[in-house]
Amino acid sequence: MDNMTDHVPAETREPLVDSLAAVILLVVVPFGLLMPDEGAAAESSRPNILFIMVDDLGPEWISCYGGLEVKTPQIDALARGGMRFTNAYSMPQCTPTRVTLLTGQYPFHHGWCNHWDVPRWGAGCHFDPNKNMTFARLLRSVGYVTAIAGKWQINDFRVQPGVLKDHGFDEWCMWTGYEGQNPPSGQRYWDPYVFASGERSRTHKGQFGPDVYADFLVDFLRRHRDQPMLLYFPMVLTHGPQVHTPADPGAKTRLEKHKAMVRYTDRIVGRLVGTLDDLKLRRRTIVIFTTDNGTGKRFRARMRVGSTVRVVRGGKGLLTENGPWQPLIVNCPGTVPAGVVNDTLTDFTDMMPTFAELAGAELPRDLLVDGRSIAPVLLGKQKDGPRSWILAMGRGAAVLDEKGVRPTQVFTDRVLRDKRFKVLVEAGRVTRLVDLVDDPEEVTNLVGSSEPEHVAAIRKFSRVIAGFPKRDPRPRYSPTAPQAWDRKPTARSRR
Ligand SMILES: [Ca+2]
Repeated sequence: MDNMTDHVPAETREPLVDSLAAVILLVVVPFGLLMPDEGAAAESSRPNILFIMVDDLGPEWISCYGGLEVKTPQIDALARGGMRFTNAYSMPQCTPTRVTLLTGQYPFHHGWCNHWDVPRWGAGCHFDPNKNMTFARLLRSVGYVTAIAGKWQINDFRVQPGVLKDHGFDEWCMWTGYEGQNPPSGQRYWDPYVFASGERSRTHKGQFGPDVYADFLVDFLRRHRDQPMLLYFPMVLTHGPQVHTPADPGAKTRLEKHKAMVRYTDRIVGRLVGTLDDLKLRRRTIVIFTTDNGTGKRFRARMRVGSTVRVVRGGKGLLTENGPWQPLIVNCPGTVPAGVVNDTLTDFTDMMPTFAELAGAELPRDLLVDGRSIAPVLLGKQKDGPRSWILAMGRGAAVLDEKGVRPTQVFTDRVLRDKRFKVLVEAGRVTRLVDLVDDPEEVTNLVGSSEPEHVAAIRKFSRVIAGFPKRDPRPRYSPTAPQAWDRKPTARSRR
């Protein structure tokens, strides 16, 4: 298989010449130059960052966002003592969200426009550390000690046992993801199959995975309390399969189990915050709570919105608000203003530049980053962020052909929005405009309206869209060695 990033298809060269030049530079910049400076002194003035990201849970399940089905007192306390955002977007599904978060790039730049479950499907595709930067590497390069716990799914740890180190993590404790031809690896909850730094992957018999991952983070905090720390916690909760938890052993139905899992998520958040309190780290640790995409479609929840109660159906994979609209809560007593509800527009591309600013790290000049730092908002220096639009795209499984993994569409469907209007873009054109303030259910398509504000909204978003590549790229990677479990291209996918 060719290295698919060595050649950039001619049709992608037309738009965004500067950005593409940056992509190409990104591929060739020797990242060794950015490796950690072992001598960097640990400065207590630099905040720790604890980034907690739940799997498959929308704001309709969080009580401080109006969720009425379960109570989430620990998450609510973070919001009360910190800043709660009302206009934050992830991507609609796991892989696009995770790569976007790690790189600060949109899928139309990093190429992971669809889902590709690397440990399960392989085929040489992987999140290649030689061709992608991450926020973890950036922070490690300025002296942060870094950890990750939970779920990754964009590399196969059997094939690349050192890859988390290459991506910037000093220590880890991960569910491996389902590994093709390795059934025990299917377990992330009870009897979890865990890959921890310094160990081989193994089943932790009789244990509950979410406790194993949290135990590791608690231990990491204790051991490194005197150094600036980055902890990335992509939780395995609350993704299916639904299971009972140690706190709700009697949960029987799927819905009861789901609720138990939401409560357990809240409990783990409380446990980590309690550890920060115990270690006297609370006032120098920025805790961020969010989720990677909307809830699975089978679950509905009552949600209070103003004076009304809406029933919100899970929207994982959708481009309606229940797909990418997420809770985002940021807390650090004494540093992040308390009790603030903020409507800043922000999406997951903003996290890398935000972390960089908080940590005092410079973004490499040749690195293409789509997002903008919202650190001044978090620190109470500005009321509103720098963005005038946010974007979400990417769902469904990617296609495998003879050259490797590619997006399912030439120009992946996407939505852009501001604080009022939202557009759906298909094949490069705006096909839908909704007014989220007047029409939160997104029922009425205003394309074709002659109202000046509608015309202006379409014009505004169309100008943004005109700057996007006309063709979405493939993920950037040099293929890993062939494996017995690799998916093969089919007659259909070769087309
Ligand atoms: Ca997910």
